[in-house]
Amino acid sequence: MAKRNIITLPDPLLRKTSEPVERVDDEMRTLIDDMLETMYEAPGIGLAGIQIAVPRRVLVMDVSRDEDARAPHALINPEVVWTSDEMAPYEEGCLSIPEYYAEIERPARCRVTYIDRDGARQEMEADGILATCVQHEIDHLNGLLFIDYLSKLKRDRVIKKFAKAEKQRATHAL
Ligand code: GNR
Ligand code: NI
Repeated sequence: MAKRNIITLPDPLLRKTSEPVERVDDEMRTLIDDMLETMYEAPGIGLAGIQIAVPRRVLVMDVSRDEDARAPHALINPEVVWTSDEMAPYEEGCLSIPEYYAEIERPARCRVTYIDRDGARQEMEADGILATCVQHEIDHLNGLLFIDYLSKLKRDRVIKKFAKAEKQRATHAL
């Protein structure tokens, strides 16, 4: 397994729509293993392919709190087929927007169809943090970020801060 580099704002790749996975082969399973290692190392509870610059519709998650009882999920070509009318707030963060957190409301529960790492069709119903996480990850596959749910004022402030930090890094790297 190999840990991969996580891209951050303002990398324009984060706004790209990821392409469906056509075949679940060993190369895809290696990608999934690398994504899980990268997510656990970060540490984070989810990771989408595009966050390691792979624009494919694949995501991994593990919302278990216990390091000794890992519960990794890998979802290929996931589709949200149902969301509850009931909404729930959650304090969200994103590995691609380091050290920024904001409360976001999303449907409290959802059902998602996907292909698993063995190539089998699956369906899951999620609630709590898993529902929040899977919606956050599927947003990444569509080029969406959690800051897109904030007011334009707040969102622009975050984008500007990261753009400025990137400019600083570029200057000092000369
Ligand atoms: O590690 C993560 N924590 C998190 C907390 C609340 C809501 C969503 C998340 S996902 C995030 C990892 C990440 O950026 N996944 O794309
Ligand atoms: Ni994220």
